[in-house]
Amino acid sequence: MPHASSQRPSPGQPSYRSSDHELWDAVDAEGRRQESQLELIASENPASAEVIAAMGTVLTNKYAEGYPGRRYYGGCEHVDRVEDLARSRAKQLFDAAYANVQPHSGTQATLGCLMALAEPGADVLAMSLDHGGHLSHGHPKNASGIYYRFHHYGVRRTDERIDMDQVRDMAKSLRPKVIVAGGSAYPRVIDFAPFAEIASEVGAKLLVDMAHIAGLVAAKLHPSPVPHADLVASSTHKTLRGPRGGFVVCKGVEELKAVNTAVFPGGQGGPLMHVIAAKAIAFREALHPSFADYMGRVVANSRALAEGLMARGLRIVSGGTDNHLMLVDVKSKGLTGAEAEVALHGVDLTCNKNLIPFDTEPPMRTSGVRLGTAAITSRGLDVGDMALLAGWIADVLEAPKSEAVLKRVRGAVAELCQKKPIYASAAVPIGQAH
Ligand code: DSN
Repeated sequence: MPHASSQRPSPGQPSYRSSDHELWDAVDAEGRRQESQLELIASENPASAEVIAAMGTVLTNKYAEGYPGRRYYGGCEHVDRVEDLARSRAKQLFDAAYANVQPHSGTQATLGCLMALAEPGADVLAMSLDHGGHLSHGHPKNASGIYYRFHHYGVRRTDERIDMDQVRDMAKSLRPKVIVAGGSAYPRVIDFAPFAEIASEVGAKLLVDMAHIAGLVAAKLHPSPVPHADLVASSTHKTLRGPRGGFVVCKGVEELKAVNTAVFPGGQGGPLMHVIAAKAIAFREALHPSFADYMGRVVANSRALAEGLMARGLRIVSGGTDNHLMLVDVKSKGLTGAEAEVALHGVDLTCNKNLIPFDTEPPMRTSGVRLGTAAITSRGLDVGDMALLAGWIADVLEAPKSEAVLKRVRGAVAELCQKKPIYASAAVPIGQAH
């Protein structure tokens, strides 16, 4: 795995000879781990070499509080160009009038949007965490839940899809300042139009957190929230396959002004210009036609994996998936999510335990695991590989203590990882192809 050094000669970029073996040993070990395990965590994705290179540049040295053309520091003429490129590419990618690319993470983006749309103490309506929401949507220990009064809607018991009747009823009785749509573990298409209708009926603002589906939205494989929402918050590193970070897009100048103030100076100081450069590169990569092709393969792989697991008797929440992720109810195999996560990790399949709707287990045990196909598709796995993967997962979950099964699956995973490496794969470094 490359360390963060640019392949192209670049004036002003220092070369180095490291003496910090202790540190680089850990970095190298993580590189080997990523190459030798299949990454099924739905929120992870290997960024291109060019995205990674941007984060190792001298841009990290620059303070640039403020926004392009209006900074609190001198010497910002070049980082202004970087941020302008990132903003204009984000706007083009999501067909949005305005963008703020400074949030350090998706959570910071969401918090910035909340601050822009409502005073502390206001009522906010969002999807509950155990039904697929996110901790920045009102978890009592997150700033969102500390500073706002959150109320939560969920999915129906019958089909595990968002209960829009409940959203409407709660909105009418609570008259929230903000309604939040989106989350981190919802496997189905979210229809933003009825959310906007309800928000307008009750005089609320609509905030969409599209962090998980940003890549699908960019590729037009999921309806865009931009025409419907007052503000759209996102991270850059999930399906969008950029650097770890966040951004906001919107259609209204008043909302932009409010969110700009909320992000800086509201919640952050100096922007991470090296990361903003990497975001600009990732947005450019996502504008390339090959990105839509990649996202199509992510969704096809997700469907194939869910079907393969269901064929082996595993219950998939809501009966399948429309996007890059699925929730597997491992209680159907007599396991908790925590046990399933450990068993799968033992054969180099990395995933996370996850609450499922109406879960009876606590968050550290759970009844489910969340699986995603963005990262494995980036390293070139295809629908044929999904059939194998579904079989391996089912084998392990049916016999998590069988050394023979674990050894066989571990060997098969290792062989596939060697055949389809991350950074030798033509599927990833699309940034260098154009
Ligand atoms: N923690 C992320 C996820 O795994 O979905 C969301 O921020």
